[in-house]
Amino acid sequence: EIPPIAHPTPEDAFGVAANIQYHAHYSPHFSPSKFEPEQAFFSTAESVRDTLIQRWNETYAHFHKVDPKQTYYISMEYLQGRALSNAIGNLGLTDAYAAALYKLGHDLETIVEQEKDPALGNGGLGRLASCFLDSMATLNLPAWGYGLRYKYGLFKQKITAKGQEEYAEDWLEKFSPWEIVRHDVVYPIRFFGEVLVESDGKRKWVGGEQLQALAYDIPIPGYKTKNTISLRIWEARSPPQDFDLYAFNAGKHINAADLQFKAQQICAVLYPGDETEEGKLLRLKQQYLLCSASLQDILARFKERRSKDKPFLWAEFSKKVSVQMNDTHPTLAIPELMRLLMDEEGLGWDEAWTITSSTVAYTNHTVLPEALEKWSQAVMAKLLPRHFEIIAEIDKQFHALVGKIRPDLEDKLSSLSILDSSNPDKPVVRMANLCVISSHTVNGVAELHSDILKKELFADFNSLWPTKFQNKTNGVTPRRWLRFCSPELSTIITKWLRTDEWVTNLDLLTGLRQFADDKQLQTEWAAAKTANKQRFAKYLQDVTGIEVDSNSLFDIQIKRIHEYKRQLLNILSVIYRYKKIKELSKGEQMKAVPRTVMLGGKAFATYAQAKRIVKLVNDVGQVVNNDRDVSHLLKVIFIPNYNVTVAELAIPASELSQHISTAGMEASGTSNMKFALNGSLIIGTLDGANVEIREEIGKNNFFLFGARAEDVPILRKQREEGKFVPDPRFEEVKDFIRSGKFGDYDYGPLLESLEGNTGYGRGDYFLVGQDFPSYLEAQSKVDEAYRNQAHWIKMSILSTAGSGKFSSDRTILQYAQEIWKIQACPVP
Ligand code: 26V
Repeated sequence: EIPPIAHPTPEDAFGVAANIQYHAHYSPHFSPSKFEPEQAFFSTAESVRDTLIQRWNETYAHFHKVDPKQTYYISMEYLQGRALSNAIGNLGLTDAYAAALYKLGHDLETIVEQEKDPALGNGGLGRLASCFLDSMATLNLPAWGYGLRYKYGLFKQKITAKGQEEYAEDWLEKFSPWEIVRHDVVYPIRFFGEVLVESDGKRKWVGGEQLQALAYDIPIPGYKTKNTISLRIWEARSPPQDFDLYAFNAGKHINAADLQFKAQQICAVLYPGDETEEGKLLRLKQQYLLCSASLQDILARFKERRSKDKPFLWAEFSKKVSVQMNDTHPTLAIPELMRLLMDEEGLGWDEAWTITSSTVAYTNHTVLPEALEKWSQAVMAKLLPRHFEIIAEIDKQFHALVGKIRPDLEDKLSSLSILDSSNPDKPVVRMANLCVISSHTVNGVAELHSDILKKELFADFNSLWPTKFQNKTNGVTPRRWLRFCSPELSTIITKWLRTDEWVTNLDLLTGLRQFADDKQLQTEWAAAKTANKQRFAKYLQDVTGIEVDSNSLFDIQIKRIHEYKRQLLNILSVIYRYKKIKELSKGEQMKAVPRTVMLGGKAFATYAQAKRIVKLVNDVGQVVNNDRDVSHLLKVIFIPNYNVTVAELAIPASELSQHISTAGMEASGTSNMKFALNGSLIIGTLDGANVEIREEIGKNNFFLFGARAEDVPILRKQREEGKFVPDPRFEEVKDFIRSGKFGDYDYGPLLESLEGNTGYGRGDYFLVGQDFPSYLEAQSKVDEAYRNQAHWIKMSILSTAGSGKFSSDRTILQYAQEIWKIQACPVP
């Protein structure tokens, strides 16, 4: 064992400065004479990392000693955002680092901005996983995350005259100071090959391509606790001996490096496009690599902890291990655990099945049919022949079970089964069904969403296993999403609550309610919001060149661009507003509420309709912002390259935020929680977590509009029957776009999606026309409310005060108690 060394605990600025300087000299990544912001960032990060590693080691050793039941969160995506200010904030060292950097001739704010924002996720699902890690660490839970180390994360978005363009985002361009490579944590990974049946009937997967998964650990510090957990991300590589030196020397470089190239491809990009067969295969390889490496690691740790003085019993596995699958992406964890237990550890089917099905749990994050994963049986059988066998056997046993205990469900089996061969040209594996059948618990991410799972998507499964289904309403970490992103508001909250304990006990925010009418609090609150608005306005000016009036109402919609999220509804109403402002007399204009409407988000690179929406927002901005009759009352800004860092600036600056999805389609939403927490009022539909947010903050503080989820199918049907009568204002706006007012780009296909009467994505499937009038009314109420600033600020305070429920600490505690059955294990 390596003897422990005393590490300079950077409790004072001198210690910290010395430590930063130490790294500048002895962890050199740059020429020695340079100590510019970039060098200062890396040295600072490395200095912080020292503390993290020390705590990480202590946490690991403590978990090892106590040997509690532990949860493993498996996710294909994490949207961590920048780590530096979060890490020093959680460690309580922000002031020490700020002072140290000042001594060294830098300021913390500039240094923080040197860091790349690692975007190893697409959106809500990935950011949720990152919030969960923060809460697991803060709550001292014995838990960690597993993910993949993509070389390129989500693309960088640039807006040009053509609309959105995508560029590679190389978060590892220099290197990441936060990851620690674990050269001793390496597992074999196999693809293709065949299944051999040995003389004793045992099955063995052999041949094919053999790669390795190498571990990198990213330490995740809890807030005001020593506990520091790990996000372990895997990288694919070829086994060293497979580099064919002879072939290389013989000049056959390509052949020799073939396997290395194949390995590199696996973790090259987040979400390789799955339009092509190669893309699909690559995605399946990624999923398997994540599952196999993680489970081999989990099994190794289980054995290691058991073998000390006590021999291990497989029957105890699910008392020590819980695995949470973040959506269906890590579903292969199920057949992989079965395979490892049977083929590698020699257990029988029944024992392996009991262990597996009492270990894994599944979270569903969407009911959109096109997002429910289905893999070609042929591809699966070829890439993972042993897993395909196991999946088929699970399906067979499920059929037998239904025949035995619920014969009345037998005619439903065609939709409940895992293997769907109804289309003989393309038989598929339904990953969601595999998850539901194999998991001890299935949960949705907001009450409404979980109800839809129970009543619609998984209704028959629910009748079979009524206790299997749960709700776990999402949450967000109050550290990143209030304490650190809005220090101004945080200071005020702490002052009025006379404690900063709200940072770990967010329900305390209700204490603000009693002061909501207090003029002094209102003044301070308004000043903090204004400061945040000015900061964001400066950012916008820097990146778009557009000057923003900080006194205007800041109205923000930031999220992935998708038809169901209805950015189109937003921009159509903006066009209507523009047209009406132009029709006002000068006198009437005086009474209008000035607004800055901001939209941001990335469209999936091949999602043409979403890209047209991005283009339309930008074109509308061009016209409106350059129209001198209007631009003092309305500005339209597309916020480019929306990511976690941009969110941290935009959300604290927001006064109104839009969460306007077609009811029943947004599983939860999590930015809605961040906005409400930051005192931004919501205009929204009764969808996802909006329902619960409105309950918590009070319906008078929420601008509600639109159809209810239960009415959506009826309205779609009426539409199909030709019974929908559009509002004249809706027709007026579409005609205005058709007139060419916003340029000569072909908006035909976008406008056509709002016409007709049938089909997904046509016949106004997302009910934009249906909800347009009630949306306009809600927007008028917003203007009306904003005219009374004192009242608006009061609503803003009540928004924050009612957001306590939406802490991911609450969510994670519920997962820990009701699904994982794990307990806190604080490092002494
Ligand atoms: C995936 C895809 C894949 C390709 C086709 C279109 C499409 C549409 C949606 C999705 C979503 C995948 C799952 C997901 O990210 N769900 C989000 O999870 C968040 C955390 O629970 C939740 O707040 C969001 O409402 C939900 O959309």
